Amino acid sequence: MRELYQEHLSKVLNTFDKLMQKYEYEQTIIYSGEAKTIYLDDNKYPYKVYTNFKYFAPILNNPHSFIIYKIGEKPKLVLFQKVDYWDSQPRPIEGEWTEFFEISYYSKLEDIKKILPSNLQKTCFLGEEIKKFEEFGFKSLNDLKVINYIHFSRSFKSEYEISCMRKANKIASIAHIAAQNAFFEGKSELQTHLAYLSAIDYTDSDLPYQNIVAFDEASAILHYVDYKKESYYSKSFLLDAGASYNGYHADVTRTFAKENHNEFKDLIKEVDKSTLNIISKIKVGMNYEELQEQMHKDVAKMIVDFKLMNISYDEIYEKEYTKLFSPAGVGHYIGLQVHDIGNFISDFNGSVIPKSQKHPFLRLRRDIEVGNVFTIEPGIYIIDQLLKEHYGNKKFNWDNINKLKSFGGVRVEDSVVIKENEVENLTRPYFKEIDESSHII
Ligand SMILES: [Mn+2]
Repeated sequence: MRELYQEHLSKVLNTFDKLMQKYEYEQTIIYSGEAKTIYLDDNKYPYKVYTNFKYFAPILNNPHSFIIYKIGEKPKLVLFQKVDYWDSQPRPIEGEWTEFFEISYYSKLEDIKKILPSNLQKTCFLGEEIKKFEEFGFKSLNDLKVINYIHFSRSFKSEYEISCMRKANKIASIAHIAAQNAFFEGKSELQTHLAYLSAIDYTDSDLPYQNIVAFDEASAILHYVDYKKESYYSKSFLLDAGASYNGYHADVTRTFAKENHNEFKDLIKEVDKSTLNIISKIKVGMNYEELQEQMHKDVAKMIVDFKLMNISYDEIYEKEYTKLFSPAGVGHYIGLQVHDIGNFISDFNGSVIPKSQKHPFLRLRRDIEVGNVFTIEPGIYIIDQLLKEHYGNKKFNWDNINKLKSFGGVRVEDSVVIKENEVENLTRPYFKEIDESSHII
């Protein structure tokens, strides 16, 4: 891991060297950010490190800290360590990566100006809290050209980043098993969520995104997080839940059904096949939107096979009836952010790719390139709000739609990395075992 990290850091530093030369800077200072205070309160929201700060190193829990990088020099890390008896003291910084930084500490926030270099005329500042740095004399605060350059670079992952995401997927798999067991034991949505956290010693704020733990009809609510506390007999379970390693995320969805619901289990199998089918179509150079089309083709076939409509495959696909059953994007970049940045810029200059007219919810518009990591998450759902304007329309098989409605929907989501001659599935190796031993396949 040390060699991989070293290679990653030199890629990051090389990116900054190039962008600083291009935009005439000598130095970049990145601020880690700070926990925000709730309005008119003295409680704080959980602290989340600024993403471009953790791009350098897995420093995830050190608010008020700085990375100072001058072209060609060893990067400096200035960590804030408050000395007081109110809060627990920051843990000592450790890890193989620390040898690649010159590390120092400061303990008083009023000293910030003193601990930063005095001449900042050729320095670019990056970070969320620009107000307090306005008077410091930086050449720029959050220069958009610089940010675009970094964000474009971030869409090409290093081997280190990929290995972190493999680990995140592995951690998520352990928690998924625990949650799956809780569901089959008849636990409530909330208890199932708690089983997920407990299996990997997570608190809610450790999660990369709030778990979607949805039983039955709730599975059709795409971002459902309103966990019911009572236990009852539930037939189906959609779990969209991740984990993190060194600041890199996993985003995994699986759907399950209890015994005797064979038709719904068959639908889960079809969506699972669709995930693998879409992945099998990936080619370097194609636009990601082609995969969105493939999802709609697969969903059109499911609508025919499960008799949700009374019309032909061609009509379902061409008239876009699939959008009523599968209204979301087929996936997104993933990395330091769950929905990683850079989906809509096509080069280092930040040229913007407009949103798809046909698929406005699609988050990723780029051509597929080596080094990209993204999710593939086809789904099929019964969503009243989308179907209601068609009530009574004979093209739809309302009996079958209503039967399926009580199960909500199905989504199966993996992450993949694009390599020279291969598409590696980062999720499946850890989940294969689950699928084989589970109640569904
Ligand atoms: Mn996702």
